Amino acid sequence: MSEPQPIFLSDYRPPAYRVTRTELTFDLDPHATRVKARLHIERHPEHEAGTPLELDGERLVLKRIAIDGQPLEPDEYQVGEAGLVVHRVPKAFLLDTEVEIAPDGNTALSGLYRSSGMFCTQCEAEGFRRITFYPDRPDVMASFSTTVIGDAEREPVLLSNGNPVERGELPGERHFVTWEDPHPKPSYLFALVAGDLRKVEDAFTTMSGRDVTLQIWVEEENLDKTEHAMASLKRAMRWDEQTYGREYDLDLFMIVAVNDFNMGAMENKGLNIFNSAAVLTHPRTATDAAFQRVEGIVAHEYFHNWSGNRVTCRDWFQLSLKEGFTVFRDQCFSADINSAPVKRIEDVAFFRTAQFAEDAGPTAHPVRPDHYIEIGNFYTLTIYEKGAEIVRMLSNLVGKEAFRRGSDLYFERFDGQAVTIEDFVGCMAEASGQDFEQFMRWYSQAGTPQIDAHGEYDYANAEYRLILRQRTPATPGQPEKQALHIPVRLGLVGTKSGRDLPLTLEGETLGTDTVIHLREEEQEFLFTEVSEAPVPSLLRGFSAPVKLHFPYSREDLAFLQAHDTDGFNRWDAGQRLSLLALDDLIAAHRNGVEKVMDPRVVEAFRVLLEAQPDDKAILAQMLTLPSEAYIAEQQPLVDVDAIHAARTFVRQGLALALRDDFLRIYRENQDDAPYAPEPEQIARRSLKNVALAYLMAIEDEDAVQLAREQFEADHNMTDVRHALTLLVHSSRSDIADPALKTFGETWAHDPLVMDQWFAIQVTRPQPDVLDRVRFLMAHPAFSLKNPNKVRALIGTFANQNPVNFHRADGAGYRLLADTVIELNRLNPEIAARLVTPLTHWARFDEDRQALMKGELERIRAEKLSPNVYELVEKALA
Ligand code: 0A1
Ligand code: ZN
Repeated sequence: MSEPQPIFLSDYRPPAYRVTRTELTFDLDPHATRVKARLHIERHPEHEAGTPLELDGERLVLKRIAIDGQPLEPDEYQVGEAGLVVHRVPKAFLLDTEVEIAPDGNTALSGLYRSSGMFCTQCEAEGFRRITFYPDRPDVMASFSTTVIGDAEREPVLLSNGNPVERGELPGERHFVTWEDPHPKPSYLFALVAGDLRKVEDAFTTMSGRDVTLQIWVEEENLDKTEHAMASLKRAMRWDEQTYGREYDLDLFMIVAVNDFNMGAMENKGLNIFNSAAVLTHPRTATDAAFQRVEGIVAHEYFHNWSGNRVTCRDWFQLSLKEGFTVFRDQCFSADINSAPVKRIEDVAFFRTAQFAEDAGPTAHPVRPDHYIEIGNFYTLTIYEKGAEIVRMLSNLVGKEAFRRGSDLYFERFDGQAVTIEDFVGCMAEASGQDFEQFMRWYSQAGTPQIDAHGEYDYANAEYRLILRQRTPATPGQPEKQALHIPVRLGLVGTKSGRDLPLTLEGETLGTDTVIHLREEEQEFLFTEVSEAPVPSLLRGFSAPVKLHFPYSREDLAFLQAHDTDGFNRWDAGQRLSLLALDDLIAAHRNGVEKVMDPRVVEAFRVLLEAQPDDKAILAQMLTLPSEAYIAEQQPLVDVDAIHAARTFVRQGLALALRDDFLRIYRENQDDAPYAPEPEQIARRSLKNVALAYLMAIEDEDAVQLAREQFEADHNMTDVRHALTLLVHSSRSDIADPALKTFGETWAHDPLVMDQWFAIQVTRPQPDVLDRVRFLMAHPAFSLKNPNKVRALIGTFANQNPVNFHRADGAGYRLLADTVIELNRLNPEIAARLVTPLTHWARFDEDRQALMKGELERIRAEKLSPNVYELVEKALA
């Protein structure tokens, strides 16, 4: 077999044939489903007669093909591995095909497959071609009619996109439902679900007064886990009306929960399909974090109805057009209904850890890539999260009102069309009168820009000179980088007054908080009338997705942590201060020197703990040290053991010095009120649990007792899981082991809780964990065929247990590679995602590099799916 070949953005051509209407009939059978398709096809006027009709198709057994009712002769068409070509077709015609497919054997979970006895589909990006022969590309948009025929007993529920228009009985205990979706859509938004499902129903009246029925379909045992998703959906629908003027456009909106799903969820028109982990919640089974994730994902998929479905992508290179914009929309939604500063801190902490690492590794790619081998590999943090940061910058640059005018223009002008990122940014330019020519480089240039900043205060002239230099490191295929347009929001905080100083720049008065525009490689900004020496607060709110270096002293950082008016930067100052102390300790550990706790860090924490917090959620964030992964991201060469030792040392040092404060905080925030996923309660729980984690860092009897009581109180999953994690990660196996056993037995029937049970165990820092991972892989609740299980056990181990994954003997790497090799055959998308930690080999010492590369080479020697092939090739290039 030849090597998979890349596809280039520059090769984009509009389709030669369009499909205006698609009529499908599914006769469901686990081993042999029959799919009949009638496509209304027209040749595009720009293409000449005689242009062959090319349709995508994979793993389809063609049973019948006819044009305008006339069966084709074998020499009139050709079926290959990737599709079907009909050599000559009329200008406009009806194409009828019938194919057979085997949902039961579909372990890739792309196309039509079976999950826990039900039929379901996943078509983005290129799954529809595993269902029928079709021009499976987003710029072909058709109205759909879908008839689903199933077994009356096994599949009492038959769902597809749009509105149900007909249903009836058929001979042989079969029945059917026909669905009509009037909104033209690309094939990737097609969906079908059939099975023995139950529904929870609600209603929503849109802003223009239309009634919409809302349904969440689940397996019977999950009927009590839908309330939060339904409430979130209604909030999201209202929010999109109020914030973007976007109204829902069908009479029915459905969500279905499935257990086997490659991603979080999918925005199929009118029939969103969700990974059960992204929709089901119950106070006893889901943590606060899970409740918030569900709220965000339900909103995200709903928002796609406009940003993705009504206006879609011309080609997959434009993926961030829908994903970056929709992530930005869901982030703003969550910020509006929870705490905006906390949401920003959480999002940025995640972004700087995971997206920065992606942007610095061998798979770094622009937000709009210019080539790919397998589009399934491009559902990345760069496309999603960095894409969202770009939209956020745009929104800040043009301002709220122009952004709304721009989005109105975009939705109106391009409704029902498949468009490009230029079309989106063009609307923003038109609505604001601004020029985004240089700004567009954010979409084409990969890598994280770095800003080196320094400043000088001139007492005599009361001036502050700020000098900013930008550089973007080379990334694969992009050795040279151009200067970006970087909006830097800032303030100058007076060291005497502790207040934001009024800003005057080039004679212009700008208030106390402003945005300066870095466009050149190096620029100087001279602030005048600066009445006292300031500490600059730079990149407020993380105003651009860059790394900012400024030579802050620890005193500066403690000062900003106490005085910055920007909540985000107050938090960030604390993180920077901790990082400086951690750096020293990492060096001490490596040099075998005795570790000493920086008293300035203890002092900064003491100030935090003793002040009356106005926002407990923020306080919890401020008390949380940078994660091991984020510390690693900052190091030139990652030493996982030194990082773990240093961070543990700081946690213990803080706990010893501030034990009574942590105990007090724990007690003050205990709460027996019935669980509610509300910001106020969540904040209290997170603060209490941060305090407990510090106390458990020194494992004194009181702390162990508190953790044990919290576990046994069994009040809600947030508290139970946290307490159990602390116990399992401690040295107290006398308490942890029975607790784990109880938990495992109590929840053996609930796959989502068992996922948490796996994750808790494989994040243990103790060296015996690898045996535990192997042991759990043989556990009856584990299955390689279920992506959630793979993520919970193997993914969590490889990504969240650095000291054990990077064991010096390479056993962690070997385990991951073994799993990737097995999964490559079963589910290439999941296999490719799993391989990521190995691709970062260049960040580690020589011995580990050799071991990691050795495993990558072992994988490469296999017969690989395009997904895994692309990543491994990049990693070894
Ligand atoms: N569009 C979905 C994400 C998604 C992408 C691919 C999938 O299958 C391979 C599934 C879902 C979203 O952004 O939520
Ligand atoms: Zn999305």
